[in-house]
Amino acid sequence: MQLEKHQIQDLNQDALPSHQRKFNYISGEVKNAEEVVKKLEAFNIAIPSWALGTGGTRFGRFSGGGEPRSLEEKIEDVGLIHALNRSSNSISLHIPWDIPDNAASVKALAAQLGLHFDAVNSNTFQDQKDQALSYKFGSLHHVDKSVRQQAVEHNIQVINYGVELGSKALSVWLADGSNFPGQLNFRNAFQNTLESLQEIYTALPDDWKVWVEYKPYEPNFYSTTIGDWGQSYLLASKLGDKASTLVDLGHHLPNTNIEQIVSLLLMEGKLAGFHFNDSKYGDDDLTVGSINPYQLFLIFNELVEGMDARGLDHATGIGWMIDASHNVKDPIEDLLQSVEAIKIAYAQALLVDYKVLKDAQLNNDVVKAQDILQSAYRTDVRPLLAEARLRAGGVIDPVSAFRKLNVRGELIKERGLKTVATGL
Ligand code: LRH
Ligand code: MN
Ligand code: MN
Repeated sequence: MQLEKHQIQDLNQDALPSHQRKFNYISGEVKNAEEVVKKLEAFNIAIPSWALGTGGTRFGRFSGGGEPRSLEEKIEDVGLIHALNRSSNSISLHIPWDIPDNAASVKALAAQLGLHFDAVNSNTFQDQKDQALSYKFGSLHHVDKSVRQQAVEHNIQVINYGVELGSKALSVWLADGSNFPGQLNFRNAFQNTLESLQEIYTALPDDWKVWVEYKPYEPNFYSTTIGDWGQSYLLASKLGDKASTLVDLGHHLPNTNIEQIVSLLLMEGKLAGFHFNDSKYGDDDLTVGSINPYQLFLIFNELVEGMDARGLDHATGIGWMIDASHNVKDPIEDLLQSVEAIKIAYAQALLVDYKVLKDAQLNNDVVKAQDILQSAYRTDVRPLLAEARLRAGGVIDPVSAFRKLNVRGELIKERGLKTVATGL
Protein backbone atom coordinates (compact mmCIF):
# COMPACT_ATOMS: atom_id res chain seq x y z
CA MET A 1 0.00 0.00 0.00
CA GLN A 2 1.23 3.50 -0.83
CA LEU A 3 -0.41 6.81 0.04
CA GLU A 4 -1.38 9.12 -2.81
CA LYS A 5 -0.55 12.82 -2.72
CA HIS A 6 -4.19 13.79 -3.03
CA GLN A 7 -5.15 11.71 0.05
CA ILE A 8 -2.68 13.72 2.10
CA GLN A 9 -3.78 17.03 0.59
CA ASP A 10 -7.46 16.31 1.22
CA LEU A 11 -6.81 15.55 4.88
CA ASN A 12 -4.70 18.66 5.32
CA GLN A 13 -7.40 20.79 3.73
CA ASP A 14 -9.77 19.93 6.57
CA ALA A 15 -7.19 20.47 9.31
CA LEU A 16 -5.71 23.66 7.86
CA PRO A 17 -7.81 26.45 9.47
CA SER A 18 -7.24 25.16 12.99
CA HIS A 19 -3.54 24.57 12.29
CA GLN A 20 -3.11 28.04 10.84
CA ARG A 21 -4.59 29.63 13.97
CA LYS A 22 -2.23 27.72 16.26
CA PHE A 23 0.80 28.31 14.07
CA ASN A 24 0.14 32.05 13.88
CA TYR A 25 -0.13 32.17 17.65
CA ILE A 26 3.17 30.41 18.35
CA SER A 27 4.96 32.36 15.61
CA GLY A 28 4.08 35.49 17.58
CA GLU A 29 5.14 33.95 20.89
CA VAL A 30 8.60 32.58 20.09
CA LYS A 31 11.44 34.54 18.54
CA ASN A 32 12.82 31.90 16.18
CA ALA A 33 9.75 30.07 14.85
CA GLU A 34 10.97 30.13 11.23
CA GLU A 35 14.40 28.79 12.16
CA VAL A 36 12.85 25.98 14.23
CA VAL A 37 10.50 24.96 11.42
CA LYS A 38 13.44 24.78 8.97
CA LYS A 39 15.50 22.67 11.36
CA LEU A 40 12.54 20.36 11.98
CA GLU A 41 12.08 19.91 8.25
CA ALA A 42 15.66 18.69 7.94
CA PHE A 43 15.47 16.35 10.93
CA ASN A 44 14.88 12.61 10.42
CA ILE A 45 14.87 9.65 12.76
CA ALA A 46 15.62 6.11 11.58
CA ILE A 47 13.05 3.35 12.09
CA PRO A 48 14.26 -0.07 13.26
CA SER A 49 13.07 -2.96 11.11
CA TRP A 50 12.22 -4.92 14.28
CA ALA A 51 9.68 -2.39 15.53
CA LEU A 52 7.22 -2.79 12.66
CA GLY A 53 5.59 -5.91 14.05
CA THR A 54 3.94 -6.19 17.45
CA GLY A 55 6.62 -6.97 19.98
CA GLY A 56 6.19 -9.37 22.81
CA THR A 57 7.50 -10.29 26.20
CA ARG A 58 8.83 -13.63 27.23
CA PHE A 59 5.35 -14.36 28.54
CA GLY A 60 3.52 -13.94 25.29
CA ARG A 61 2.93 -12.11 22.11
CA PHE A 62 -0.34 -10.77 20.80
CA SER A 63 0.13 -10.22 17.10
CA GLY A 64 -1.87 -7.57 15.31
CA GLY A 65 -3.16 -7.91 11.78
CA GLY A 66 -1.54 -6.72 8.58
CA GLU A 67 1.99 -6.91 9.95
CA PRO A 68 4.84 -6.97 7.44
CA ARG A 69 5.74 -10.51 6.37
CA SER A 70 8.99 -9.68 4.63
CA LEU A 71 11.75 -7.10 4.51
CA GLU A 72 10.06 -5.54 1.50
CA GLU A 73 6.84 -5.07 3.48
CA LYS A 74 8.78 -3.55 6.38
CA ILE A 75 10.30 -1.07 3.99
CA GLU A 76 6.81 -0.30 2.69
CA ASP A 77 5.66 0.37 6.27
CA VAL A 78 8.53 2.80 6.83
CA GLY A 79 7.52 4.38 3.51
CA LEU A 80 4.01 4.89 4.94
CA ILE A 81 5.38 6.42 8.13
CA HIS A 82 7.61 8.74 6.11
CA ALA A 83 4.79 9.73 3.76
CA LEU A 84 2.78 10.82 6.79
CA ASN A 85 5.44 12.53 8.90
CA ARG A 86 8.26 13.29 6.40
CA SER A 87 10.68 12.60 9.26
CA SER A 88 11.50 8.92 8.93
CA ASN A 89 13.61 8.64 5.81
CA SER A 90 15.68 5.62 6.80
CA ILE A 91 15.46 2.09 8.14
CA SER A 92 17.90 0.22 10.33
CA LEU A 93 18.21 -3.52 9.78
CA HIS A 94 18.93 -6.21 12.35
CA ILE A 95 20.73 -9.12 10.73
CA PRO A 96 19.83 -12.01 10.48
CA TRP A 97 16.28 -11.05 11.57
CA ASP A 98 16.22 -9.36 8.19
CA ILE A 99 18.55 -10.66 5.54
CA PRO A 100 18.86 -8.41 2.50
CA ASP A 101 19.74 -11.21 0.05
CA ASN A 102 18.43 -9.19 -2.87
CA ALA A 103 20.19 -5.95 -1.92
CA ALA A 104 19.76 -4.23 -5.29
CA SER A 105 15.98 -4.62 -5.42
CA VAL A 106 15.55 -3.83 -1.72
CA LYS A 107 17.61 -0.69 -2.19
CA ALA A 108 15.59 0.30 -5.24
CA LEU A 109 12.30 -0.17 -3.36
CA ALA A 110 13.59 1.97 -0.50
CA ALA A 111 14.80 4.69 -2.86
CA GLN A 112 11.43 4.76 -4.60
CA LEU A 113 9.86 5.57 -1.21
CA GLY A 114 12.49 8.23 -0.43
CA LEU A 115 14.30 5.99 2.06
CA HIS A 116 17.87 4.91 2.69
CA PHE A 117 19.54 2.47 5.08
CA ASP A 118 20.77 3.59 8.46
CA ALA A 119 23.16 1.56 10.65
CA VAL A 120 23.12 -2.22 10.33
CA ASN A 121 22.89 -4.19 13.59
CA SER A 122 24.63 -7.49 14.21
CA ASN A 123 23.12 -10.22 16.37
CA THR A 124 25.32 -12.52 18.43
CA PHE A 125 22.86 -12.74 21.30
CA GLN A 126 20.93 -15.68 19.88
CA ASP A 127 22.01 -18.91 18.26
CA GLN A 128 20.85 -19.14 14.67
CA LYS A 129 19.91 -22.42 13.09
CA ASP A 130 22.83 -24.20 11.45
CA GLN A 131 25.27 -22.17 13.55
CA ALA A 132 28.37 -24.22 14.42
CA LEU A 133 29.12 -22.85 17.91
CA SER A 134 26.82 -21.55 20.63
CA TYR A 135 26.67 -18.04 22.16
CA LYS A 136 25.31 -19.44 25.42
CA PHE A 137 28.37 -18.08 27.24
CA GLY A 138 28.87 -15.00 25.12
CA SER A 139 30.22 -14.03 21.74
CA LEU A 140 32.98 -11.43 21.31
CA HIS A 141 34.11 -11.94 24.91
CA HIS A 142 33.95 -15.76 24.87
CA VAL A 143 36.69 -17.79 26.54
CA ASP A 144 36.98 -19.90 23.38
CA LYS A 145 38.74 -18.18 20.50
CA SER A 146 36.76 -20.10 17.88
CA VAL A 147 33.44 -18.75 19.23
CA ARG A 148 34.90 -15.23 19.18
CA GLN A 149 36.02 -15.83 15.61
CA GLN A 150 32.55 -16.95 14.55
CA ALA A 151 31.06 -13.79 16.08
CA VAL A 152 33.68 -11.59 14.41
CA GLU A 153 32.89 -13.19 11.05
CA HIS A 154 29.18 -12.57 11.56
CA ASN A 155 29.88 -8.88 12.19
CA ILE A 156 32.01 -8.68 9.05
CA GLN A 157 29.21 -10.31 7.08
CA VAL A 158 26.81 -7.68 8.45
CA ILE A 159 29.21 -4.93 7.30
CA ASN A 160 29.23 -6.52 3.84
CA TYR A 161 25.43 -6.52 3.70
CA GLY A 162 25.47 -2.91 4.84
CA VAL A 163 27.93 -1.92 2.13
CA GLU A 164 25.59 -3.32 -0.51
CA LEU A 165 22.70 -1.33 0.98
CA GLY A 166 24.60 1.92 1.33
CA SER A 167 24.70 1.93 5.15
CA LYS A 168 27.55 3.73 6.82
CA ALA A 169 27.67 2.24 10.32
CA LEU A 170 27.71 -1.05 12.18
CA SER A 171 25.89 -1.07 15.49
CA VAL A 172 27.10 -3.68 17.97
CA TRP A 173 25.21 -4.70 21.07
CA LEU A 174 26.45 -7.70 23.02
CA ALA A 175 24.50 -9.77 25.49
CA ASP A 176 27.88 -10.98 26.79
CA GLY A 177 28.15 -11.06 30.55
CA SER A 178 27.77 -13.39 33.48
CA ASN A 179 24.95 -14.54 35.70
CA PHE A 180 26.93 -15.44 38.80
CA PRO A 181 29.95 -14.11 40.68
CA GLY A 182 33.02 -16.12 39.80
CA GLN A 183 31.69 -17.15 36.38
CA LEU A 184 33.87 -14.70 34.51
CA ASN A 185 37.23 -13.04 34.71
CA PHE A 186 36.25 -9.41 34.02
CA ARG A 187 39.63 -8.36 32.64
CA ASN A 188 39.90 -11.31 30.27
CA ALA A 189 36.34 -10.76 29.09
CA PHE A 190 37.10 -7.10 28.38
CA GLN A 191 40.40 -7.91 26.62
CA ASN A 192 38.74 -10.58 24.47
CA THR A 193 35.99 -8.13 23.54
CA LEU A 194 38.54 -5.49 22.61
CA GLU A 195 40.54 -7.92 20.49
CA SER A 196 37.40 -9.11 18.67
CA LEU A 197 36.20 -5.55 18.09
CA GLN A 198 39.65 -4.68 16.74
CA GLU A 199 39.26 -7.37 14.09
CA ILE A 200 35.83 -6.01 13.17
CA TYR A 201 37.18 -2.47 13.16
CA THR A 202 39.87 -3.48 10.66
CA ALA A 203 37.15 -4.69 8.29
CA LEU A 204 35.30 -1.34 8.30
CA PRO A 205 35.36 0.58 5.02
CA ASP A 206 37.05 4.01 5.21
CA ASP A 207 33.82 5.98 5.48
CA TRP A 208 32.19 3.65 8.05
CA LYS A 209 31.74 3.86 11.80
CA VAL A 210 31.21 1.28 14.50
CA TRP A 211 28.81 2.14 17.32
CA VAL A 212 29.32 0.33 20.62
CA GLU A 213 26.09 0.03 22.63
CA TYR A 214 26.15 -0.57 26.38
CA LYS A 215 23.59 -2.04 28.76
CA PRO A 216 23.89 -2.75 32.50
CA TYR A 217 21.95 -6.00 32.73
CA GLU A 218 19.66 -8.38 30.85
CA PRO A 219 19.96 -11.06 29.62
CA ASN A 220 22.79 -11.50 32.11
CA PHE A 221 22.02 -10.47 35.67
CA TYR A 222 25.35 -10.29 37.46
CA SER A 223 27.66 -8.54 34.99
CA THR A 224 27.55 -7.26 31.44
CA THR A 225 30.87 -6.99 29.64
CA ILE A 226 29.94 -3.66 28.03
CA GLY A 227 27.78 -2.55 30.94
CA ASP A 228 27.98 1.21 30.96
CA TRP A 229 29.18 4.22 29.02
CA GLY A 230 32.60 4.06 30.69
CA GLN A 231 33.25 0.57 29.38
CA SER A 232 31.93 1.46 25.94
CA TYR A 233 33.96 4.67 25.90
CA LEU A 234 37.10 2.79 26.90
CA LEU A 235 36.62 0.33 24.04
CA ALA A 236 35.79 3.08 21.56
CA SER A 237 38.86 5.08 22.59
CA LYS A 238 41.16 2.09 22.22
CA LEU A 239 39.64 1.19 18.85
CA GLY A 240 40.10 4.59 17.20
CA ASP A 241 38.28 7.45 15.50
CA LYS A 242 35.71 5.32 13.71
CA ALA A 243 34.40 3.92 16.98
CA SER A 244 32.04 5.68 19.37
CA THR A 245 29.45 5.06 22.06
CA LEU A 246 25.78 4.49 21.34
CA VAL A 247 23.31 5.61 24.00
CA ASP A 248 20.13 3.56 24.27
CA LEU A 249 17.95 5.49 26.70
CA GLY A 250 16.63 2.29 28.28
CA HIS A 251 20.09 0.98 29.09
CA HIS A 252 20.66 2.81 32.36
CA LEU A 253 20.03 2.05 35.99
CA PRO A 254 17.07 4.00 37.43
CA ASN A 255 17.65 7.75 37.88
CA THR A 256 20.91 7.85 35.93
CA ASN A 257 21.63 11.34 34.67
CA ILE A 258 21.65 10.43 30.97
CA GLU A 259 21.92 14.03 29.81
CA GLN A 260 25.23 14.41 31.63
CA ILE A 261 26.60 11.29 29.92
CA VAL A 262 25.44 12.68 26.58
CA SER A 263 27.07 16.01 27.23
CA LEU A 264 30.49 14.49 28.00
CA LEU A 265 30.45 11.96 25.16
CA LEU A 266 29.61 14.78 22.77
CA MET A 267 32.42 16.91 24.19
CA GLU A 268 34.87 14.06 23.57
CA GLY A 269 33.65 13.43 20.01
CA LYS A 270 32.57 9.94 21.09
CA LEU A 271 28.79 10.17 20.94
CA ALA A 272 27.67 7.82 18.16
CA GLY A 273 23.99 8.54 18.50
CA PHE A 274 20.85 7.18 20.10
CA HIS A 275 18.43 4.36 20.44
CA PHE A 276 15.39 6.32 21.61
CA ASN A 277 12.72 4.75 23.77
CA ASP A 278 11.29 5.34 27.23
CA SER A 279 11.11 3.32 30.41
CA LYS A 280 10.01 3.32 33.99
CA TYR A 281 11.82 0.30 35.38
CA GLY A 282 14.47 -1.11 33.04
CA ASP A 283 14.91 -1.65 29.31
CA ASP A 284 11.16 -1.30 28.84
CA ASP A 285 11.36 -0.16 25.20
CA LEU A 286 8.22 1.97 25.57
CA THR A 287 7.13 4.74 23.21
CA VAL A 288 9.59 7.64 23.29
CA GLY A 289 8.39 10.43 25.58
CA SER A 290 5.59 8.35 27.10
CA ILE A 291 7.05 8.20 30.61
CA ASN A 292 9.63 10.94 31.06
CA PRO A 293 9.44 13.63 28.37
CA TYR A 294 11.34 16.13 30.54
CA GLN A 295 14.39 13.88 30.54
CA LEU A 296 14.15 13.67 26.76
CA PHE A 297 14.03 17.46 26.58
CA LEU A 298 17.07 17.74 28.87
CA ILE A 299 18.98 15.36 26.60
CA PHE A 300 18.11 17.50 23.59
CA ASN A 301 19.07 20.57 25.54
CA GLU A 302 22.59 19.12 25.90
CA LEU A 303 22.59 18.04 22.28
CA VAL A 304 21.64 21.39 20.78
CA GLU A 305 24.02 23.34 23.00
CA GLY A 306 26.84 20.82 22.60
CA MET A 307 26.44 20.29 18.86
CA ASP A 308 26.40 24.04 18.24
CA ALA A 309 29.53 24.38 20.37
CA ARG A 310 31.26 21.71 18.25
CA GLY A 311 29.90 23.05 14.95
CA LEU A 312 28.01 19.80 14.29
CA ASP A 313 25.04 19.62 11.94
CA HIS A 314 21.98 18.71 14.01
CA ALA A 315 20.45 16.56 11.30
CA THR A 316 23.50 14.53 10.36
CA GLY A 317 26.10 15.02 13.09
CA ILE A 318 25.16 11.86 14.98
CA GLY A 319 22.84 8.84 14.55
CA TRP A 320 19.16 9.20 15.46
CA MET A 321 17.21 6.01 15.82
CA ILE A 322 14.23 4.57 17.64
CA ASP A 323 14.60 1.29 19.49
CA ALA A 324 11.16 0.56 20.92
CA SER A 325 8.69 -2.26 20.58
CA HIS A 326 5.90 -3.67 22.69
CA ASN A 327 2.70 -5.54 22.97
CA VAL A 328 -0.36 -3.35 22.93
CA LYS A 329 -0.22 -0.60 20.29
CA ASP A 330 -0.39 -0.59 16.54
CA PRO A 331 3.35 -0.51 15.69
CA ILE A 332 2.96 2.21 13.06
CA GLU A 333 0.95 4.46 15.37
CA ASP A 334 3.52 3.85 18.09
CA LEU A 335 6.39 4.84 15.81
CA LEU A 336 4.53 7.97 14.70
CA GLN A 337 4.13 8.92 18.36
CA SER A 338 7.80 8.24 19.06
CA VAL A 339 9.01 10.38 16.18
CA GLU A 340 6.66 13.16 17.28
CA ALA A 341 8.00 13.03 20.86
CA ILE A 342 11.61 13.26 19.67
CA LYS A 343 10.85 16.22 17.46
CA ILE A 344 8.91 17.97 20.22
CA ALA A 345 11.92 17.66 22.55
CA TYR A 346 14.22 18.90 19.79
CA ALA A 347 12.00 21.89 18.99
CA GLN A 348 11.72 22.82 22.66
CA ALA A 349 15.51 22.71 23.03
CA LEU A 350 15.80 24.99 19.99
CA LEU A 351 13.78 27.59 21.92
CA VAL A 352 16.39 27.87 24.66
CA ASP A 353 18.46 31.03 24.43
CA TYR A 354 21.88 29.60 25.30
CA LYS A 355 23.48 33.01 25.66
CA VAL A 356 21.01 33.98 28.36
CA LEU A 357 21.34 30.57 30.00
CA LYS A 358 25.11 30.91 30.07
CA ASP A 359 24.83 34.30 31.73
CA ALA A 360 22.55 32.82 34.37
CA GLN A 361 25.05 30.00 34.93
CA LEU A 362 28.00 32.37 35.21
CA ASN A 363 26.06 34.43 37.75
CA ASN A 364 24.95 31.33 39.64
CA ASP A 365 21.38 32.44 39.07
CA VAL A 366 19.90 29.03 39.66
CA VAL A 367 16.29 30.18 39.63
CA LYS A 368 16.69 31.88 36.26
CA ALA A 369 18.54 28.90 34.76
CA GLN A 370 15.77 26.53 35.79
CA ASP A 371 13.14 28.95 34.52
CA ILE A 372 14.79 29.25 31.10
CA LEU A 373 14.74 25.49 30.62
CA GLN A 374 11.26 24.96 31.97
CA SER A 375 9.77 27.80 29.95
CA ALA A 376 11.08 26.15 26.79
CA TYR A 377 9.85 22.74 27.95
CA ARG A 378 6.38 24.07 28.75
CA THR A 379 5.90 25.62 25.33
CA ASP A 380 3.46 23.77 23.11
CA VAL A 381 5.60 23.42 19.98
CA ARG A 382 3.30 20.99 18.19
CA PRO A 383 2.12 23.63 15.64
CA LEU A 384 5.79 24.13 14.64
CA LEU A 385 6.09 20.39 13.97
CA ALA A 386 2.83 20.40 12.00
CA GLU A 387 4.02 23.34 9.92
CA ALA A 388 7.32 21.59 9.14
CA ARG A 389 5.44 18.46 8.08
CA LEU A 390 3.04 20.47 5.95
CA ARG A 391 5.87 22.25 4.13
CA ALA A 392 7.64 18.94 3.55
CA GLY A 393 4.54 17.34 2.02
CA GLY A 394 3.39 15.35 5.06
CA VAL A 395 0.20 15.50 7.08
CA ILE A 396 -0.73 17.95 9.82
CA ASP A 397 -1.67 15.17 12.27
CA PRO A 398 -0.04 11.79 11.46
CA VAL A 399 -1.87 9.46 13.88
CA SER A 400 -5.30 10.81 13.04
CA ALA A 401 -4.42 10.62 9.32
CA PHE A 402 -3.35 7.00 9.75
CA ARG A 403 -6.75 6.27 11.27
CA LYS A 404 -8.84 8.34 8.88
CA LEU A 405 -7.16 6.71 5.89
CA ASN A 406 -7.77 3.31 7.47
CA VAL A 407 -4.18 2.33 6.72
CA ARG A 408 -4.20 -0.68 9.06
CA GLY A 409 -7.47 -1.89 7.56
CA GLU A 410 -5.96 -1.72 4.08
CA LEU A 411 -2.84 -3.55 5.25
CA ILE A 412 -4.98 -6.30 6.78
CA LYS A 413 -6.83 -6.67 3.47
CA GLU A 414 -3.50 -6.91 1.66
CA ARG A 415 -1.56 -9.10 4.10
CA GLY A 416 -4.17 -10.90 6.16
CA LEU A 417 -5.24 -10.85 9.77
CA LYS A 418 -2.79 -13.43 11.03
CA THR A 419 0.69 -12.18 10.32
CA VAL A 420 3.88 -12.45 12.30
CA ALA A 421 6.72 -10.08 11.61
CA THR A 422 10.26 -11.26 12.27
CA GLY A 423 12.15 -9.63 15.13
CA LEU A 424 11.93 -9.49 18.87
C1 LRH B 1 19.25 -4.61 23.45
C2 LRH B 1 18.87 -3.72 22.32
C3 LRH B 1 19.93 -3.67 21.25
C4 LRH B 1 19.41 -4.72 20.29
C5 LRH B 1 17.93 -4.36 20.32
C6 LRH B 1 17.01 -5.35 19.69
O1 LRH B 1 18.40 -4.48 24.55
O2 LRH B 1 18.57 -2.43 22.77
O3 LRH B 1 19.99 -2.43 20.61
O4 LRH B 1 20.00 -4.64 19.06
O5 LRH B 1 17.69 -4.22 21.70
MN1 MN C 1 19.16 -0.65 21.65
MN1 MN D 1 17.52 -2.50 24.67
